[in-house]
Amino acid sequence: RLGSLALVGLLLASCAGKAPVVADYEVVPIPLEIKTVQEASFVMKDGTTIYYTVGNEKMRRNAEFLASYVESQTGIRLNVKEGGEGQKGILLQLGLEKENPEAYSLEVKQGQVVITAPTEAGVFYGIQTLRKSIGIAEGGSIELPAVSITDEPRFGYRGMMLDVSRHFFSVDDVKCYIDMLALHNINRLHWHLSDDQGWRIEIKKYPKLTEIASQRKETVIGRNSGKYDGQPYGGFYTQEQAKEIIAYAAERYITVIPEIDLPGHMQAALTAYPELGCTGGPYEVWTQWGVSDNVLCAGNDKTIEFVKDVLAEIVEIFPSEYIHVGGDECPKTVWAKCPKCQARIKALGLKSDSKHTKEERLQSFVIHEAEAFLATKGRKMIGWDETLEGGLAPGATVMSWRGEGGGIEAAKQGHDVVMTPNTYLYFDYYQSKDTDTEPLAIGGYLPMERVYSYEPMPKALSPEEQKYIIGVQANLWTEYIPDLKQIQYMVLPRMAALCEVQWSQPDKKDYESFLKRVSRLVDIYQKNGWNYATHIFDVRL
Ligand code: TNX
Repeated sequence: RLGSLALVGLLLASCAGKAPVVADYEVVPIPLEIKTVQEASFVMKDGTTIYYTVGNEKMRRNAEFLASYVESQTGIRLNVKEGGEGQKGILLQLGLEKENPEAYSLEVKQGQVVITAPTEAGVFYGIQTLRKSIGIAEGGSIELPAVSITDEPRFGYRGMMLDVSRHFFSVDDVKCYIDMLALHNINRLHWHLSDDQGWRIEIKKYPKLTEIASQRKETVIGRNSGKYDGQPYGGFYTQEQAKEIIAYAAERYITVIPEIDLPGHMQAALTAYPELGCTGGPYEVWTQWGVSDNVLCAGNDKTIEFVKDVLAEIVEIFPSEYIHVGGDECPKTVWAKCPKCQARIKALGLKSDSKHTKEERLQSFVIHEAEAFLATKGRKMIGWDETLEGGLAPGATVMSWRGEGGGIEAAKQGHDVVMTPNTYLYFDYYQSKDTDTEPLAIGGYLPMERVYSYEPMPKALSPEEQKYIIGVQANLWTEYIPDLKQIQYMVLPRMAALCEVQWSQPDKKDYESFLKRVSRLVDIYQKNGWNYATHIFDVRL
């Protein structure tokens, strides 16, 4: 009986039009403070207007972003207008007094939704929270219960790396990656542009880098199996295309940090310019994964000139404060046998000690040259934790990837650190133990719960030293990631776990609550047509 009554109720409701979808504020990353203030709500429907600060182009763009997010998630069409003082509608405005430039407040009350922030970037994060609160819906209107949200990020540097050397991704693919970062409040794209298997950025002074070093003979299939499909593989970005990507990212408050990996991981470049290697070659753009012994010759003046020339063009293309110069995995076997390298070691008076070999000191010399050059251009150098070996360059920032050890040491020496330990944040690793049913990956095991559990402030550091931990980043190496679909599968939804580590306060974190919230975010992935791995919800530590 009750059942049939309920059915009649349902039928009546559907005849009268669908009940409005009610938004909640169950979002990722979890905000600092959510207060339910009063019994009121705001109804968003076709024709609701978003008002933005008069004459402010970035705020206009923010308003357009919100309108397009809402339309793609719900079909509701919002208007965008200048002004807004005293108006009913959605108001985007500056003027929140907060020290953190990325802070925002989101107020929903009778007749108004108001997002206020100290900067346009803060407004953008308020918009992200609003769109996630709405989720996906059909039915023509959405009811937003009254609320007062105050929020700001824990870390100023919130990064994701993308390796475009091992596999190449089109400008549109990279833009999609940027859209994915934006949804997760990530504000740095670390773009790994060169490696043994391909050079990907146009450098006008060295045209063979794109003519020759961007192409490899065969595409590697399988895990270092030595099987090739015999097809040529390659690609690169022109400087104009790179600028287009930088601008696209900047509109979404994301800074693109380029990486030119040196002096190791340079076999592709050596193929184009063999005189930059110790043996003179010939070399070939590498067709296997791993760490090549063929590195830049540190004893050759032309090498230093090459590094400076390349960086000179890179700083012209990329406005970022940081330029990444790699520094990882540089085998010293060739240098140990190279007369020029040994002569330079002698000339510079480099000595080995209990901690460092002469060759490590030589690597340090190359990195110092790069850092000094970048300093003349007003830029800061960032490098992988191997840059600690042989002595860190004075103003250098360290990206700690081999666990947290390098980061801890750098912070103790007073250098800024971005934590990106492979033990928690390598998204090329398997997300489930059942590797037979997973697409081929490089190895490892990194379920989402482990990503979520990461705490970037090492207890080994004093509160003073902890100030040097400026941020957190996850890395996507693409040896086994041939296309955008596979990129999405590997990063979604682990990126959601990452963003809560980067943004939210540790005392707010709770994996059970996160799992509920992330499933709503997954609805947005689906609506956007992004691939993702949902089975990893069930993978528990
Ligand atoms: C180590 S992390 C590398 C990369 C590989 C990656 C695979 C780092 C600085 N170097 O060259 O692609 O492992 O997980």
